[in-house]
Amino acid sequence: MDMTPRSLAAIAGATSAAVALGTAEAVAALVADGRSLVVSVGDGVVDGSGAWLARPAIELLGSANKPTLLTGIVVVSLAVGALAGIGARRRAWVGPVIFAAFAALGVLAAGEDPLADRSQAAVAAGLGAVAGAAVLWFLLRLLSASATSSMAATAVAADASTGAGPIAGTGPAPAVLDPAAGGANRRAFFGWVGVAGATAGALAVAPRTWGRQSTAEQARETVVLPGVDEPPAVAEPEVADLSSYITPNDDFFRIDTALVIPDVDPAGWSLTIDGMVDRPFEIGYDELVERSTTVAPVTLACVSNLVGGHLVGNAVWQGVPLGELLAEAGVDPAATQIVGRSVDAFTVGFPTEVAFDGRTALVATAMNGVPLPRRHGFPARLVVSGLFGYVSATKWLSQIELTTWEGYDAYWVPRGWSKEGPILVQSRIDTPTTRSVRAGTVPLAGVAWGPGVGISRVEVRIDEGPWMEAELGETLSDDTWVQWYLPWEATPGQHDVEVRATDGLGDTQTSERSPTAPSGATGWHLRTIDVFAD
Ligand SMILES: Nc1nc2c(c(=O)[nH]1)N[C@H]1C(S)=C(S)[C@@H](COP(=O)(O)O)O[C@H]1N2
Ligand SMILES: [Mo]
Repeated sequence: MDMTPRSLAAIAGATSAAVALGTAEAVAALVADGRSLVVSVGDGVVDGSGAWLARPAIELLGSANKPTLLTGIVVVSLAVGALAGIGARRRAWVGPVIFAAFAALGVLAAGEDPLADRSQAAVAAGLGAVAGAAVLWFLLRLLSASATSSMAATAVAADASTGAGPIAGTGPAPAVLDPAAGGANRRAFFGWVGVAGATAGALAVAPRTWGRQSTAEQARETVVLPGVDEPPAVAEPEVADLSSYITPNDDFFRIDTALVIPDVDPAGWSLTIDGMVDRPFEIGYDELVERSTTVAPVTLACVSNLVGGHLVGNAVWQGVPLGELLAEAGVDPAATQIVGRSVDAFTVGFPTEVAFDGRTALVATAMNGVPLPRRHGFPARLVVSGLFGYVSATKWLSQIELTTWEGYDAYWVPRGWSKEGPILVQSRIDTPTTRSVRAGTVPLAGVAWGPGVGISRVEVRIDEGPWMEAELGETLSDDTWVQWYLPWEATPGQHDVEVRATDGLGDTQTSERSPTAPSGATGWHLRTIDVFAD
């Protein structure tokens, strides 16, 4: 394959950038803090992207977008490395300067990242930059040697045909004046590119994979929860593919801005309760667990959930009532807002009265009978009935600060979401799961939930016909969703199935469709089903 010197220099540059990233990753993984610079930069992108990206990102960042963002950062880094390679071909100083600038960017991002340590990041970024610049210098030297020798080879050939003398001033004397030497050097170049690339990959992956086990996971396995009465099992409609009343932890949706799940060692962790309180205090993990004797099933919903979506789940939470902890601190009557802050500086904000109006509001340490899974907030999180997660459910909780309603806007508020986030009455059709079904009795079933007041009625209609009341499953409290079920005598043809719920206060779900931003999607879930004859 014939490649221009430019593209070879670009390859050298991209390879060097890979070495720089790999070195920084390895150093980061091996030092105590272990925070990846790529992740810090990614978090910077997430937090800094503001309203223009945040709205679509809140949903996407929950799942597929996280690897995409991290991959994107790596790809951009390699592309910048390629440009550095091209630039450094003519002006050698370009390489070190670009690598230094890149390292500075990483350190800046780490400085903004509450989970990173700036000086450790500086060491990782600095060593990465030095390694990258050195590899670039080495690869470009190989290239110039190869260019010189092939030029010399051409000169020798020209010499032979024209009989003219050797051309002077073509640079340092080539090692071998052999027409094949250029190819040999090029092979050496690609050999070294391969070695450097493989080393970069190994550096990036190996220390993380084999280096350290999650301290949070190790600690989690030794936690002994206080004995509590298990909530009784509820009778559930026996319909295949209907969501179970309690969502198993492994199936529970995950939404947060964290690119890497915070790895919190509970031994070094405490929850601070401060701000507008008389007696600010800290409570450690062991005491919090010991006092986690309140058990409450609560349905948690995300404001980004589309009508019919799955960013909602129901779990049995175990923890300490928020009001109890706040009473110990003595809340200033002027403190109208509770701000829940996480170890990664995410914040929620909700009215103080929520902690005292009798609803379920917990600092939770356990979920469905086990210590909080890491992805759901280990060591502790907030769970508040009736409020969307983005205003209430801080995971990896580190601080509860009392302030005024006007005094602070939590994470998603300046990013275009409403300051108050009550859950809206919603209902979802789970079954049939397929678009087409066989005529006959078809079980229609799903779940419905309201803002802490329960659901009094779920109705279904076919092709805008009369509303038919569905049968409701049992619930443990008004804080949870309810399963609904209605057998449908499906006749051949295409049919529209719609569902609507009425909450415990008698308010029926609105048919008006609104998007998720700024206060949550509304409208009835509609499924179009093709019914085919036997
Ligand atoms: N630390 C932290 N806590 C967070 C978030 C976050 O981004 N960071 N997202 C919130 C949002 S928007 C929702 S919907 C819930 C989701 O909780 P889950 O992932 O346990 O389902 O977590 C909340 N708590
Ligand atoms: Mo959310």
